[in-house]
Amino acid sequence: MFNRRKFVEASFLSSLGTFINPFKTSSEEEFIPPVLGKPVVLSTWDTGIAANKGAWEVLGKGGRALDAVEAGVMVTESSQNCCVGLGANPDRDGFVTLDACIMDEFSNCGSVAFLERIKHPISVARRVMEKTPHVMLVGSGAQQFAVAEGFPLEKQELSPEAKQAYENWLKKSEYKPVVNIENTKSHGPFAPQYLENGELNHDTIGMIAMDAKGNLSGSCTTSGMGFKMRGRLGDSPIIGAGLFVDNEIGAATATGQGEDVIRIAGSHTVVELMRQGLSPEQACKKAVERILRIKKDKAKEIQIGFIAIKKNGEYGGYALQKGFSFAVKTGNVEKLVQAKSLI
Ligand code: SD4
Repeated sequence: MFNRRKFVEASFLSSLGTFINPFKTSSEEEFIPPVLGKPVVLSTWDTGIAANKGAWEVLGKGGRALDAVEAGVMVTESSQNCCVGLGANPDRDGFVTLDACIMDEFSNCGSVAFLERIKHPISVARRVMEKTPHVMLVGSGAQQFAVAEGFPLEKQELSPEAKQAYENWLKKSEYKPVVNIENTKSHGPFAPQYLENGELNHDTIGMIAMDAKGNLSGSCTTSGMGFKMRGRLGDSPIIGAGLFVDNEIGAATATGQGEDVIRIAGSHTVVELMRQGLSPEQACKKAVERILRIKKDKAKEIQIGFIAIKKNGEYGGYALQKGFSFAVKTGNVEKLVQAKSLI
């Protein structure tokens, strides 16, 4: 039977959730969640610094989080020095295929996957959200829709760096994702265009933001894992896996080995854990722990990172392994945070 006293107590405790953490174990160090207020934007990896600046063009003027997360990741999609968009590593047949999704404060969402020859998949995902009765369009259908919406069809050719990377890869033709390949800094101070083994060093950006009105949105865009099988999708275009927003609770996005993020419906899991009272960092950590439990000793072969913002302005991130960074920007803070990790 419904017990009113218990209900009142539970509500009181959950309203104190930020300060009293019922999930804290004795082995966990004391955690003081960073609260930055709003607006705030977070994005994955060090390329997130430039992307956040793009988002800030919108957020800083009191604009909507949705517009900010689109504008922000478009910076990365167009960057010559980063390979999220058409300059990225191809699949194992030599074609660049792009995935992206976007979600707003009303739980509207749109996604494109296995999209070729379109420079800004994130904007096509937004059109899917706003102009169709659907959430996902893939492959030639997504491309047909993009062209009908006026997006130019770019040439089907690899960037010089990607061509070189693909030629190197073909020598062994071995699908072996590199942990932290996205972290330009971990591969040298000057962000090399591609690594000694021939792989380009970036493929994904996930971004989440809260605007001055306190509304949340998120975006995620990627070329997926380099030299993947043709037609392979990761978590990035999948709402609930690569990205999830619940405007009452918070927003989360993921990066790393997409197959393992999908297995636990990663970003949705993080948001649900925040709903239960965990801070963003604790929620990201718990989600990563689930992946570690599943992968066991194979966990060392992969990287997974989550970032999250809670409705009260707290933010955080957590990774499976060392080397995952995320970029944070507010009115007076702009920094790259090295995420804590399980391994
Ligand atoms: C994928 N999650 O396609 C993406 C890859 C990624 O940084 O995040 N790389 O599985």
